[in-house]
Amino acid sequence: MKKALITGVTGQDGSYLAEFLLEKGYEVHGIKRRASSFNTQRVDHIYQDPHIDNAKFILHYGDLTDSSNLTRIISEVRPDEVYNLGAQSHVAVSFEAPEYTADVDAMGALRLLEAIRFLGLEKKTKFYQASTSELYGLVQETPQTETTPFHPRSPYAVAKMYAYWITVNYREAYGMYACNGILFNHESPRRGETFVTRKITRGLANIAQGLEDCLYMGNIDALRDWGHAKDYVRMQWMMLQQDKPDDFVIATGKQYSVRQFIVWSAEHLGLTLRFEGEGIDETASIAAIQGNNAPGLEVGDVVLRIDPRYFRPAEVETLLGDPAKAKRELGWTPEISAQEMCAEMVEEDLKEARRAVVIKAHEAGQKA
Ligand code: NDP
Ligand code: GDR
Repeated sequence: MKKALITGVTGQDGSYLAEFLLEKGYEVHGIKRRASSFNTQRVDHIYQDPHIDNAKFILHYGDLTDSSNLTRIISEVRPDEVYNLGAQSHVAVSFEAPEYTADVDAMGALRLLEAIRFLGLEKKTKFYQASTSELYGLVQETPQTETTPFHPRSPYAVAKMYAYWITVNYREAYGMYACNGILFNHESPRRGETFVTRKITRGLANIAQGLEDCLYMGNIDALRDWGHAKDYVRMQWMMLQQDKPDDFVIATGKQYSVRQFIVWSAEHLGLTLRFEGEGIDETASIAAIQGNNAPGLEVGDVVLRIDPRYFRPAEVETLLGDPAKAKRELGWTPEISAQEMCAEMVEEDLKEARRAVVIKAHEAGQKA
């Protein structure tokens, strides 16, 4: 039975990858951070009691900033595959906490690679690094491929650039099976609430249920190539099953604006939005309801405003990936379109909002 170790197992991708590998018959080990409250919501449904014999899903406390911890876990587990998905993964937050982001996202990858080498596992343990389309930043060519030059635009992207190259370096220097998946944005109902897609689907679902009045957004004209996380974790595993290690772009090859994603979400909820003014106007209201079936909303109500606090000191305006190499060499194609994914996310957030409405009504009843 193969053993895998996943850093970032409590995150969006980590949870889907753990499910995927368990279905493939792996023994899956995950590293979770110590927190003052539970942080395992995304993997609770696959949790196994560690007291039972032959548990196949095992969580270890750890942190990418702690090399002795990582070395101990790798030495105990002796994994066949390590998936380094752990990261301070929010681009805007990386401007607020640049040093921490570098420690986790850049040095974290080095600590893992060095632990594998130090323990003499460099010929046994395959390594996957969660690289990113943010490396392209200020894009030099469109669409972006494995050979497009990098120009990172945030402390997050600069840290990830170090992780990219140290992965290549350990492959070249020590013959390690180490790969970079250069993944473009991928989303799901498990996406963190502060990333743009989830912020939109959750915010508009809450507005449609009368729980919130207005959604505050940044640059809604940014263009992204959005896929579904489920499709992308399959590819992470496929990359480690080849004869030779290599780096791959994972993308859909289709691009949409944040504005378009807002429109899809609104349409799915039966809200019609009217955008007022072209481009970005930092003070004007951007969207208003024209006709709707949402409780508490009047025609003309402003439901979306632009708030400068969500603009970044340096923005990545446009990303579009070319997944031809992944298709050609690994036979991978994404199965879920951005619009289908948006509908799934809205549906899940609507269920959540309806639950919140029921709880609110119940609490109000108790008080009365
Ligand atoms: P998430 O933000 O959902 O998950 C990040 C995970 O990393 C969480 O489990 C988090 O733990 C963990 N983590 C954060 N800091 C540390 C630390 N110091 N030590 C150990 N673990 C830590 O990210 P995604 O699942 O969306 O992304 C997975 C990886 O892929 C990340 O590296 C991201 O940068 C990269 N990536 C993501 C893309 C995307 O569109 N989703 C695209 C390209 C790359 P906790 O739950 O406790 O916060
Ligand atoms: P990104 O994702 O920065 O591409 O990084 P995010 O969803 O945060 O932003 C996408 C685009 O939307 C614009 N935007 C907003 N973004 C957020 N978060 N909140 C807003 O209110 C808002 N308004 C507009 C952003 O400016 C940006 O242009 C994600 C992360 O998962 C990274 O870890 C990963 O490496 C890359 O995708 C690929």
